[in-house]
Amino acid sequence: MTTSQIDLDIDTLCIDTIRTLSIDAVQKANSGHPGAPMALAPVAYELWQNHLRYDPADPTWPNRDRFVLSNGHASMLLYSVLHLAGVRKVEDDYTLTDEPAVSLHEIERFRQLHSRTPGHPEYRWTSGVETTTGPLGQGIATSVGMALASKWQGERFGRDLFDFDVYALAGDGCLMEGVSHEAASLAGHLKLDNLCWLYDNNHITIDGKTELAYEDDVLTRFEAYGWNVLRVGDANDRDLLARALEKFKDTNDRPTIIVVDSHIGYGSPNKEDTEAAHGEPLGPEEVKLTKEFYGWPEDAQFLVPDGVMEHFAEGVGRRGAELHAEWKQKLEGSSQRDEIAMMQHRELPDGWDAELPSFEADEEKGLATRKASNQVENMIAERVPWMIAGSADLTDSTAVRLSFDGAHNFEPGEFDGRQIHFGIREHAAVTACSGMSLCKLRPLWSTYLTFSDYARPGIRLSAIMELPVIHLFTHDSIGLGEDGPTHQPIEQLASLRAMPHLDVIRPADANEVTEAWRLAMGRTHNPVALVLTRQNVPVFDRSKYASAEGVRRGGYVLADAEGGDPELILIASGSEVQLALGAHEALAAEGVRSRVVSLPCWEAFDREDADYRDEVLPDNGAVRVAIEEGSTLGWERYVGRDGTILGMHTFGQSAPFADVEEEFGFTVENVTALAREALAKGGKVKAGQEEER
Ligand SMILES: Cc1ncc(C[n+]2csc(CCOP(=O)(O)OP(=O)(O)O)c2C)c(N)n1
Ligand SMILES: [Mg+2]
Repeated sequence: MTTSQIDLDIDTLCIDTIRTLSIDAVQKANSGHPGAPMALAPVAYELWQNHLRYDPADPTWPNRDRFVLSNGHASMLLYSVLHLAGVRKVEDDYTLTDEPAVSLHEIERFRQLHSRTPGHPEYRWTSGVETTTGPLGQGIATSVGMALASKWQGERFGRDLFDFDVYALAGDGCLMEGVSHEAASLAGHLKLDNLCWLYDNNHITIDGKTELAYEDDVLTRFEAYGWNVLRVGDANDRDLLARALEKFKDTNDRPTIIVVDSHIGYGSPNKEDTEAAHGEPLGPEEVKLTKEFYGWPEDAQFLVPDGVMEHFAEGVGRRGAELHAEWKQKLEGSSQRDEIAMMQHRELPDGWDAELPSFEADEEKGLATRKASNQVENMIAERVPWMIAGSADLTDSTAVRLSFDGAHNFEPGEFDGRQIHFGIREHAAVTACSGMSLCKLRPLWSTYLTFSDYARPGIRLSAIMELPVIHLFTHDSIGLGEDGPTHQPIEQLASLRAMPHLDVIRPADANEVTEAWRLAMGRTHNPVALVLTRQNVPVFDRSKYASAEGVRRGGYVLADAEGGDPELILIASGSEVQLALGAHEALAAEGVRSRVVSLPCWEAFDREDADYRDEVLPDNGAVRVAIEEGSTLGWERYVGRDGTILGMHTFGQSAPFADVEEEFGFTVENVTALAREALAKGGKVKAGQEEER
């Protein structure tokens, strides 16, 4: 099909190609969302073709402007643009290929098994997708972290190398979600003038008109956050869009939101401006009528008219190639070239772990694992310059403060800072960390373990995207004492362990903390949750017990039976390992042969081969008892059906630490008694409050 057969100017032809590809893909899949791509095609086109600094030949160019499709249900908009702009596929090992990231064939396979065009955009799966989106609000929140990373990298490596802008397209859903409120507030505070949100103000969501549930004055809301607020009254008015985008680029003291009025399902005679255009195919008849409205051949399917891809190549393609080539030259002249390459490949500098602390035994007073962690974190962060530490207003309680020279706060005018105060915004903190990680920084953020629930959607996305974010949680059990049940985590460990791709690491003492950090930093393509105590725990005497290096394998024999195979195996994590050791010693005095297994990281242990796992937890008929101050869910995997689990079956209690421990049976005496009973019965006994359930 030649351009001349369709009587449209080249810009409209490109825009309508985006629209019709989206319509056809959704129709063929019989599933998906045609309405937003139809409405927003001019916005995406104007941005990509005339503004975005992006080289389709290398979608990993570190200084590319980022485009985030926060309304991920409009994925066909992104896939169409990636196809038409000729974005190339990149292999997992960062090798560039000449293959398209999204071929026409893949567009025809929209939403099919293993296609590069899944229902919602997936980072790492489809080249050119900057972040996984679909859970509304997450994309725009993540874009704040990207903008922050651009600022940091600009300070560290020079603004001639890093000054990328971040654009995010979002719908009513994204702006209704709480996470966007936190993220917008944070971005306003940080004055991230390289951040531009484009809000698709179409007054429609799934249930119908937004007035059913939403009457926010969005403009005033964003003005109050300190944003630059611009309006474009018609998504089809590319001149106005261009002016607004220029205005964004000229704004040097705050982020920008462009409120774009659009018509969902634009061009569909019977579905435009209705929720019917949101989440289902238009239907064959309506597709024809819509194509007729566009002046498109009504029977053509997946049509990319001649000249469309060439036009993109002349626009975003040429501009991006030139800018990228200039950038490469500048990089050649940079003394930080190697550091940038290392950061980009998620490698760690040589010697990053050369001086990790080892802690003297201290079985009396002990040391809180959060405190030990702070020492290790500082050692590492000093040697990994692109590691950034933040907290949701619990910097010292969670012990994540960086204290070496130069580790000042990240704030406007101090964008080279290493310490971020996210404020009491867990949703924004975790998503900002994903955004930073997507731009190859190594972020960590912290809160109390209970409040990980506030961050769960963001943790989940970091896990789906396999981003090496460190989620650091302290106050990790009822052992936090007086703050009571609201603050005492119960089900959080089990729920985090249920998440694929996430290592949950709960070290038992200071030396396990050092090893936990080593394990965490080595996970360069996965997030971890580091789970630490508020209260002191003994620093075990490693001349008596096994080396903490066993943490690297997830679990290890810390103390073993003397004089033969163990008849009892006590398994614990974190602060409860001391109880297992106490029981082990008490029982040894009674002639019972027991083994203590410290199991700080189930995931790492499960990755070990069967031989090692059998060595640590032999199937020799020994009675097994697990001890952990949390939900018992999942411990059956290690103690078996006949094992005993001392865990939590209710929420906790507000009382001094020792009283809480006593109340729920987490004492050496009780663990010893339970073990004795289990031995006597040859297996399972009811532990703790199990009867009360
Ligand atoms: C967190 C979350 N909640 C609910 C959904 C389900 N959902 C997908 S799209 C949508 C409506 C979105 O409305 P809007 O952002 O205005 O998009 P439009 O219909 O205008 O394209 C909903 C509720 C989701 N994807 N994520
Ligand atoms: Mg809407």
